Amino acid sequence: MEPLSELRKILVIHGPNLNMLGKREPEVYGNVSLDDINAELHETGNRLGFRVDTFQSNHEGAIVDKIQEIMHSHRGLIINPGAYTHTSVAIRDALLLLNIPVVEVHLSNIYKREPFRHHSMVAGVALGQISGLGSDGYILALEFLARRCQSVD
Ligand code: CA2
Repeated sequence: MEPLSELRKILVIHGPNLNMLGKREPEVYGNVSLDDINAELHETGNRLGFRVDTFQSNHEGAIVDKIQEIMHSHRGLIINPGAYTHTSVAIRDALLLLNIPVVEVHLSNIYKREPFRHHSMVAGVALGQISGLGSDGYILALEFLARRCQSVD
């Protein structure tokens, strides 16, 4: 039998500028910091029997590298690609390499915002998307992935 850590890992990727959460634009993104979000993800993962790894980068290539790195190690991916959501063919192509469920999360409701945010390059290759539920969106995505992984174990 594979060790638990090999079997039950979920990665959360936060894209560019999300390291600034809680420091600017609270009216759009809320008061919660990225550290707070990650702490709640780790706690929820523990409760559900999953190890949650978190990663933030402001660099498109670093995000692509990270996606490639977890191809064989993780059971699910939650990704908020930040502004790369709307532009990155490279992140979309990297996600296509994965055969694990991917959930796209946005803190704000991208469909209520400027028209350039209405299109996601990632949505067509993700299993689903949560948009506009603030930091709760990450926790809901994690609960969904944990449930889904359990049903295929
Ligand atoms: O709503 C989301 O989660 C977004 O992915 C956030 C991105 C934005 O470009 C997407 O359209 C929607 C921007 C993240 C910027 O985060 C900041 C946080 C605090 C202060 C300034 C920016």
